[in-house]
Amino acid sequence: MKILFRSDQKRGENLPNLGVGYLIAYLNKYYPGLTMDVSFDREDILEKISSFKPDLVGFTAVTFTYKKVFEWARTVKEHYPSVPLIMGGVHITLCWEALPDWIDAAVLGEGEQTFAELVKSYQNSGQIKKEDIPGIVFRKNGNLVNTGRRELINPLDSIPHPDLDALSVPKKELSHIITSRGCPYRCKFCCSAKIWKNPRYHSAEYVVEEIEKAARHYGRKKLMIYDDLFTIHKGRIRLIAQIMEEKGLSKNIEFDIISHVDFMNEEVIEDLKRMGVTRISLGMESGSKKILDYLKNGVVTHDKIRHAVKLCKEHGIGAMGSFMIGSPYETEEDIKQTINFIKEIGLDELGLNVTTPFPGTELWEYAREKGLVKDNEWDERLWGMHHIDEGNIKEKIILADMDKETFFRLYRQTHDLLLSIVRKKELRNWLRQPYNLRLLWLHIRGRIKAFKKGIKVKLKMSRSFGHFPLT
Ligand code: B12
Ligand code: SF4
Repeated sequence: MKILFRSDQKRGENLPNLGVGYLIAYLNKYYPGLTMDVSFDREDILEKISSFKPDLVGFTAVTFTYKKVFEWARTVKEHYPSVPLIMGGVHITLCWEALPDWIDAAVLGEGEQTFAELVKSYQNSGQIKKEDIPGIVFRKNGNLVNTGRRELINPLDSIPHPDLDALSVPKKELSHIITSRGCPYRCKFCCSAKIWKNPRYHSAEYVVEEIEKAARHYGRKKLMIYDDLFTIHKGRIRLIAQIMEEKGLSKNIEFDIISHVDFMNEEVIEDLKRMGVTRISLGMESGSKKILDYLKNGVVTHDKIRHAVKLCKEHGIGAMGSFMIGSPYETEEDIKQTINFIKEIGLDELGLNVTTPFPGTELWEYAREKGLVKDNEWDERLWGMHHIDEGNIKEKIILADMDKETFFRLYRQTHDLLLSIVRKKELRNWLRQPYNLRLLWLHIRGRIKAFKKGIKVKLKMSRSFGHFPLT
């Protein structure tokens, strides 16, 4: 049986869609004998179907990409009506009621086991729409059938490492891994809990094996660990650092990770340093206590943030803070407090977003109650940061109770702040290169020589003319 996956990313993307890589690896391990291939964004999917002749096509989409992905699926259905189309990924998991009728079924949430059962069912009985397979949605006589939530896979290590070759991931470039699924917090803007429920973790051994593959097989020098919350188990971090040292890996590869101020202490940061972490991203969200408490349910405080940034600085690890503006109840004063707070704490990197209510979040419910979104339908006007400019601000939907002119003025101020931090960071990075340091030294030496020479000339001239200003 042949399965074609359609990625919503371009071929050769260095931060690939790992979900599809996990599905392929899982099927290969537990259901050997399938032939699988991936088609990518900007490649002709109809041509691929005509040459590969799949028995089934799987699509993936996040909210950012679902419109184009649904369109691809529709085109495929028009040309190949007998090939079953399965949709998976974050967007359909959160908005399954909007499953279009040109898609045969959707897999909700964690996909490996559910998709494997669907494939098996199709192989054995030619059936996709099966009410006894938990975790799927399909249409029956026009009505939606949701077969209910599936148990999550345990232990997580039973899922093999994602198949990166199938994803055509380029070698020797920065890339990312995921070492856990889920997060115990419930921030108002995040849908993690709706997708993964409570967190599960890969063992330290599994993680180091994946890092080793990335370093030795794919020649990576830097990896992002994109877990929702990597540092939650300090024992696991310690073990990862220890195994990496034993294998001589720590010196070969460095990491950017995402953490949480509640899990930043001396012990953890020393182990992170040992394993090679050079940058930590932290959700800081707002300089206003009112907004921070609202977004993070009172879990994160400004003192905890200050402490976390101080720890990073003391250990020579770059601190990246992500903030958002345009949240519900936010006023001009709150955004000014955010600007001041960013200036106060001295970050190495800054992430700024316009608060966007994604499906499956409390902000989404807020937007619904306010009548800003209709019928659980995604509205392009909700997009923040990426798409705001002078031309389109008027039609954008913002959650803050503020007129758009004021909001845009403040948005520009935060953006300028972002640029100034980027410039400083660029200068620091430039100075870190030995070649650039040498260039700088040659430049300074040249200036000193020229200055000395200038003084000599001026002295000579002043002697011959009696008076000549030195400056
Ligand atoms: C790594 C990452 C990125 C990377 C890589 C993107 C990628 N496509 O994987 C980068 C940096 C590029 C990125 C960018 C963005 N991201 Co991002 N990202 C993540 C992150 C942290 C991990 C993704 C991952 O690998 N998950 C692990 C795998 C196992 O899960 P998965 O991909 O969902 O796949 C599983 C299931 O969904 C399902 N499945 C998926 N596809 C299919 C297909 C079929 C056929 C089947 C059967 C099943 C199936 O099975 C898979 C295995 O279990 C998630 C958070 C998270 N923990 O998931 C956010 C997340 C996906 N990102 C998010 C957002 C908002 C963005 C941005 C819009 C951010 C921004 N402001 O720019 C952009 C969008 C760009 C884009 N085109 O995707 C949101 C998405 C919310 C939404 N409703 O869409 C998430 C959920 C974060 C959050 N909690 O809010 N992101
Ligand atoms: S934003 Fe981060 S800390 Fe908050 S719930 Fe999502 S993953 Fe967890």
